[in-house]
Amino acid sequence: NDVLKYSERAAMCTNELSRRLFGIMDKKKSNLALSADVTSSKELLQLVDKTGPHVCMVKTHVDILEDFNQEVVEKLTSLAAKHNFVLFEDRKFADIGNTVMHQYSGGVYHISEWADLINAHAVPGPGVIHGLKKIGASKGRACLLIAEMSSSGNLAKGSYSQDTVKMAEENKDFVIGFICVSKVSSDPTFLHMTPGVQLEAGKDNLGQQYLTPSEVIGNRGSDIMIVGRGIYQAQDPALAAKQFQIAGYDAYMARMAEAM
Ligand code: UP6
Repeated sequence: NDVLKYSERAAMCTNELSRRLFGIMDKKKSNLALSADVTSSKELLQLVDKTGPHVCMVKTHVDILEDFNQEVVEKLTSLAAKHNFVLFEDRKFADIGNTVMHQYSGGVYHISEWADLINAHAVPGPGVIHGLKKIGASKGRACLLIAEMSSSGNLAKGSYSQDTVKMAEENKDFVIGFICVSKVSSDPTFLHMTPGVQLEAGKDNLGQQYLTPSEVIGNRGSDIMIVGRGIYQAQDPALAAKQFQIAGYDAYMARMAEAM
């Protein structure tokens, strides 16, 4: 899939959401996802509105908001329509099917009502996907499996990662790709999304490890780079988002040119 354009991959997808996401990436020339990890809803909405033109997706952790309310997700949904991006709640479901059904649809956040995309750890086995699918599939939602992680010393490697890919292949009606730090599947309809991205490689003091856009998109062949602090802690988040957008898109174009 190194030689396939986003538009060509969109046409190959049977899942509505992956088709839409590849379409947005093509139209907006962006493989950038903002990880909007701020803790006040006002700050969240301002950040998303400013950076919205540059991103194909916004990833949230709604459970870190100090002042979560239903209005926040209504406004997020409007911003998603205004700027044309996909909303991804990074909930990392990791329990038995029956429990994740409740966590996904109920509680305080009602995630299935507003998030286009969610993710899950594969550690519980396929039941976690089946539970989430029961709630999400009929609403046109989709899920990523966490095949690898960016943090140092993590256990998602080797046969665990390979088995996660198999689980995704067996649930292609709901699973549209992976959180990963390398290309784990050659199926061009799967999306690879990589967190741990900054303009310079490095790490934080809690195990996070950073790679650059050209390494992630260019060398490792991931599809979407997920950037948090590199954008929202910048002096000018909109400008930083634009820089990441350009760096990521240039790396995609260079990878395609090389593969031709
Ligand atoms: N994230 C990772 N690594 C993973 C999976 N998820 O960093 O393996 C998430 C974090 C955070 C974002 O929960 O929301 O991606 C990365 O943020 P940062 O760019 O500020 O490090």
